[in-house]
Amino acid sequence: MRCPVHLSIGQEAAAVGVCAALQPSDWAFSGHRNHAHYLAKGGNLKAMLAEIYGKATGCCGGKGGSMHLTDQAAGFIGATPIVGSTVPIAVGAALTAQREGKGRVVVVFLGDGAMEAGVVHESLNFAVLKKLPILFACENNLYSVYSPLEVRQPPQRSISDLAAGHGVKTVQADGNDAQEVYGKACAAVQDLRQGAGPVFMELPTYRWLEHCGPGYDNDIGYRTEDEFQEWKRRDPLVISSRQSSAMLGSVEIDAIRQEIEDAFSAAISDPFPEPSSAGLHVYAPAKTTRQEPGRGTRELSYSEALREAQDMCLEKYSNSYLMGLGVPDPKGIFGTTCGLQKKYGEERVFDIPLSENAITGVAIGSAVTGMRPILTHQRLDFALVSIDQIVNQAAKWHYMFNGTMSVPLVIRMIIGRGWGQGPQHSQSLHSWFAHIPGLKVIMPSTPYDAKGMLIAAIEDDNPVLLLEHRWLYGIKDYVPELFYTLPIDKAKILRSGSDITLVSISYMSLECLNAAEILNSYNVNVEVIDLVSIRPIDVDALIASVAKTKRYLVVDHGDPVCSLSSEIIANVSEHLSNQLKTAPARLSLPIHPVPTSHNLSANYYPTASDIVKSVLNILHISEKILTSSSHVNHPKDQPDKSFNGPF
Ligand SMILES: Cc1ncc(C[n+]2csc(CCOP(=O)(O)OP(=O)(O)O)c2C)c(N)n1
Ligand SMILES: [Mg+2]
Repeated sequence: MRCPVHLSIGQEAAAVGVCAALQPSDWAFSGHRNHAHYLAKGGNLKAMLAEIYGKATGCCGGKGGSMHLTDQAAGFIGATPIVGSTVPIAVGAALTAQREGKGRVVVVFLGDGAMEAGVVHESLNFAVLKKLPILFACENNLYSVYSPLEVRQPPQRSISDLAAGHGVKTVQADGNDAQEVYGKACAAVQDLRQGAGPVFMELPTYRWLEHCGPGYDNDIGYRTEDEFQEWKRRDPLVISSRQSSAMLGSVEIDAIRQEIEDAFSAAISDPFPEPSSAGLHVYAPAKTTRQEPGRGTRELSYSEALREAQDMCLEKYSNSYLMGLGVPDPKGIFGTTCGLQKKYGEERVFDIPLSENAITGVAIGSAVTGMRPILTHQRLDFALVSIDQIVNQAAKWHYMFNGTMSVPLVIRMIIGRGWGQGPQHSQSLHSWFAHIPGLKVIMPSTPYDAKGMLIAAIEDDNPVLLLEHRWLYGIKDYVPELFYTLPIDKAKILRSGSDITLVSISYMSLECLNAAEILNSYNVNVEVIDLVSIRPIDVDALIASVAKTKRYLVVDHGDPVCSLSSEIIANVSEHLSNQLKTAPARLSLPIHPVPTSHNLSANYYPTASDIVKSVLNILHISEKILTSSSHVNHPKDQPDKSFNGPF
């Protein structure tokens, strides 16, 4: 077994007692120490062992290993080992269960250590707020690896007290007594099915073996032999064997042993997955190619186009819903969500607690169980507190569970700029997100693209991050009234030219078009390519354009280090190394954070006039630069005079 294995030996009663109270159609989630939960919920033993041996027949085809188990047929949806991180995902599944209205309940197993994670508290709050049918089963084995509870938590407060602060109903049961756990779990599950809201069970227990692996490790000195022996007297099997109803005969025990031995033999002899299959299931299959509809004669702003896309999807897909801070506010995320709550109700369009990390997990959990959430962030910077959920969870569920589940989730993030928003309200971190396989990152620059691409993103079965530059919101365009989708992986040639390619993204595409206009008066014929999507990046379109013009300048509103501009230059260099007439060039942000004072930030963002200067430089044209264009003269910290903050 060549992967970390966290055994549950000594802790079996909690898993057995809780899962015996469930139906196969109920859903269970767990963390790193998950085997007991998987088996107790009815998970396939052979598939589990094969997974731990890294075999093709494993429940994740070898992509997950011991810490990522799934058996959806048995209702064991998933286990993941970032401590606390699966808890909001289970809460999201409980949201699905509540919406289904079929009485299904969800259980999530967690440890005492997980109760110290902020995301677990955010999750408890949300579960109580929405009265979700979820049981939090906390196995308190007194340790987080080698750290005892007393170095991590104040003595006067118990684990249950921590949960009770959220107003959740708490229940204590002897975690080593399967019958007692079962009885109390049955009562809890009955309450959950009747819609009484979540229950938190604290289950004190103890593990016999080392934190991870099959060894005995008391000798290294983090817990005493006395404590160990005291608990050992109360081993779950010892307690069960005293309860006659739980006794098995030797025939049954032999049959169990045989089943285990057969499963081990099969796991050992089963084939490994082919190394060539390692790249499968990074993304759920793409939807069919779309046709671009004509633009018609109706004008919409970028923000109105986004609103219309969401409106149409909420109408069309009853499993879609929209949530985020301020979604139902009178200002409705700068107009992009106005009126939607009134139209679709509070169940489908709602505000959230200030808990972006857990809420992202909720979105993921609801997505893997059949819903299509749209989550909004008024600033990209705020989404950073949910990086764990985005990177470790949303991006990975399809892959690590070998394509058995997908995450149809859209996360909207707004990139701020200007009007004194400064270092924590205007970061353009698109390159960060584009670094993660499993995520799609799209950044349309026109209202027409915004509507069609947002609808496509909502229909996509993958997590799609839509990064909306705040300065695009007022831009107007002809936008068809019909429901249409546009490809979310194809760059656009915004203007054809032959002398140089400007490679741009999002708001920079506007600056590039303005620059192209100005450069025309110098007889410079510019091609502008708007990448539109940066993961996947349309390398073919990029290469085709640069192969034609043989010169290029990348214009990006991100930091240049390990960035989108680096990526573009790397791609072009790999494909066209000897065919260029001039060296690669880029215009991006200075290598310091965004300052707040508009005077300090006056030269921060590349503008049309910077682009013009760079192009003339590249082409060795030394004429005086024309600055009379209105594009060049607009206020530096406002997209136009009408923009008067604060956002
Ligand atoms: C966020 C995070 N931090 C650290 C770790 C490393 N780690 C793995 S298990 C564990 C202990 C968790 O303790 P607890 O929740 O009580 O579960 P137990 O192992 O006792 O069952 C730690 C710190 C991790 N997986 N995730
Ligand atoms: Mg523990």
